[in-house]
Amino acid sequence: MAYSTDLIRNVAIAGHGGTGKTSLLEHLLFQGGAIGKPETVESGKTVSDYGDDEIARKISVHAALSHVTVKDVKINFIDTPGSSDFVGEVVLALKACESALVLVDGKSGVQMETIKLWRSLEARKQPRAFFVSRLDEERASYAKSLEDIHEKFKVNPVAITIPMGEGSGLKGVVDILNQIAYTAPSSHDQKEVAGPIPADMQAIVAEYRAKLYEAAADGDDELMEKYLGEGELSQEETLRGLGESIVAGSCVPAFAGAGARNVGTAALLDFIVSVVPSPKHAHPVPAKDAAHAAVEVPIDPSKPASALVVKTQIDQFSGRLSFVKVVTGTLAPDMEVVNVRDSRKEKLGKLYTAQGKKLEEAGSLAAGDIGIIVKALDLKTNDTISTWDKPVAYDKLKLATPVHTLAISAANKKEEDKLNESLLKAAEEDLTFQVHFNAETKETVIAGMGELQINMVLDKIKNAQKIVAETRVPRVAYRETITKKAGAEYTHKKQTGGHGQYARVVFEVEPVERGVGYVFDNKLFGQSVSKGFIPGIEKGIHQAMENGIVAGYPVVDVKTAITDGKEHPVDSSEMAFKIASRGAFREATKNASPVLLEPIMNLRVFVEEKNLGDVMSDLSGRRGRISGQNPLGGGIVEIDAQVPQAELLRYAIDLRSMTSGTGSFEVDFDHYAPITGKIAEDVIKAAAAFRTHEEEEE
Ligand SMILES: Nc1nc2c(ncn2[C@@H]2O[C@H](COP(=O)(O)OP(=O)(O)O)[C@@H](O)[C@H]2O)c(=O)[nH]1
Ligand SMILES: [Mg+2]
Repeated sequence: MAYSTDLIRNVAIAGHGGTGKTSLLEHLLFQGGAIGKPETVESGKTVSDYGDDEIARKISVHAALSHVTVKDVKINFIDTPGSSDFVGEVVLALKACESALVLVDGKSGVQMETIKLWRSLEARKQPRAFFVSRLDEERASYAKSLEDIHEKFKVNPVAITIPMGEGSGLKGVVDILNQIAYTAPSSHDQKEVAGPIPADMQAIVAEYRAKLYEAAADGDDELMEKYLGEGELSQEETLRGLGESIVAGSCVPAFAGAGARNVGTAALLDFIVSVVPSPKHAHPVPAKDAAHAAVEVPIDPSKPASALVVKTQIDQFSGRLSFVKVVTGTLAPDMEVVNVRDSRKEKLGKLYTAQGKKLEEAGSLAAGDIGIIVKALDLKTNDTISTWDKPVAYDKLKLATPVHTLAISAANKKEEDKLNESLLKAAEEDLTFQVHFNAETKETVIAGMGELQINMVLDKIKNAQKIVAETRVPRVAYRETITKKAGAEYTHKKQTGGHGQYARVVFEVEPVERGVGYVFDNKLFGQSVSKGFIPGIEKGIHQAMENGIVAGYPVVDVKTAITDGKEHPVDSSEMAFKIASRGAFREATKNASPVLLEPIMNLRVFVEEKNLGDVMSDLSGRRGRISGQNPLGGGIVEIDAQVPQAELLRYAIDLRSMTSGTGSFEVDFDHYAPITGKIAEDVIKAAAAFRTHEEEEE
């Protein structure tokens, strides 16, 4: 049986690390009856922190799917990690879920990762609500947290619940919408039970209730007229109006509670079922049609089936799990679908849903639902599967480019292949972790969002495969070029006995525009060198360009003209011209004031205002050129700069420590620029040392 689209709700649980997301979810599942006993994060037995790595570190690392059925409505939850190292998991959760529940710690207020999360929710215009958590702790304050939310995000959160007492005096919450109170259970593994609102809270509840009506009537003329006329709305009108305001983004509901104490869960579940919009009312899903034109596809069960793979997990026991978001139609077991990426047919087996690590057979999955296909070996994250005649491909997850790179090799050389295989597998599971071989520096380079993520990938490989990896700062792909015009002539001659070798070329080299690479100009007059030898000459130049003369890095952006040459009727050959050409090019570049080039990166740094000064002066210390500074709201500033790659090799680590973990950045290659003086000398020295080391190893 499939849950029909209007009986589905999808909620991503997100927010800064440690705000209590996993604990809250555990108790939502318990309160809703999906699990018999709620566990603590510390015990390592919660539904959503089930990975070995999560249990060991007591933090969420992977997006975890779970669900609970309340009043016939299936609520899918995706719990997400809070650390920016695992932001890829948040992105996929937001893609699969129409709504997001954003947690804010009642003591600390809005923290950095939540600000970044908010920006992406704004960009998607995604319906969202706040849960102010951990209100049972000393110095926690609901009112202060809502103020902080207002200040940082310029929204007026509408309280659906308010706490009864705070800190050690937290006695439960009042549900303003339903006008009932939930007393805090005596222990976290007891359910919340509804009761009457205490007499001393009636007045304040009435105040909050008025705000609720306003939020419900906002944007709906008919409701507004009624509210202004009668001073209230019926329960049915309030629910409908709130639902519409949430979709429109004009209303951001707020909840109070303490997840780990099971305070505030009942009212939240009720709200998700009765007010949060079903996927039918969600924004359409962006896609590309066969001609790559942008289209938008509404979530609609009446169309043929289609779904997007949002996550791939390679499970030790169940094999390959492909998490899908169904967009149209209904996915049924054993259905035949087409993978839009390569038009290959894929036969689905049984379909599943999950309660954390526990897979449950789901029957069919209707539009809007989230489920799991098992053992579909050809399915990858971002694939669209479809039964349409003219299928569209849903837009891929918009992931940040990984910024922390390391060169890697196996401690035991014999395990190099096995290590690479494991790394590629990890990259399939997490698209913000990448592996590639850099042919220029001859290193396998891994890239991730931060040290934590990379360490966790390597730990997993060490534990599961017993392969120990060694990492180091990657080499910079320096290049070489020339700075003026110069020439050289070179004769290759070996004519002692037998068949001889003879070739002579005269070259002129000159710099060309950055990025042009290689240019060859044949300026030969007459028949001094036969046409047939020209390919040999070009090969010689290519060979010489592979290893430059300053420090052995590739030579770029040089135009080579052959102006003269000489051949011998018997002793000349392609090989002889190749050797002569190589020699002439090297001589000519030596005469043309060669220099080293280094890669310059475009850098965008996001920091809190209080760190701005430190981060800016650090950037100038890194030879950075700052080109702009934009306040992004919420006290966050974006700094734009160009910085040499050599200065950014440890930036992911250094920026974190400069900003107590709150700063982040994006980086991409821009251009190559010359280096001279002491910096160039150091590069030359290091290159020479590296070559000696390599020769010794051979
Ligand atoms: N006192 C108190 N502690 C909580 C509450 N919720 C979570 N915690 C604790 O805060 C820590 C982080 O909780 P967790 O659920 O893993 O947060 P997440 O990183 O947002 O998933 C754990 O030690 C929890 O026991 C709460 O409501 N009250
Ligand atoms: Mg967690």
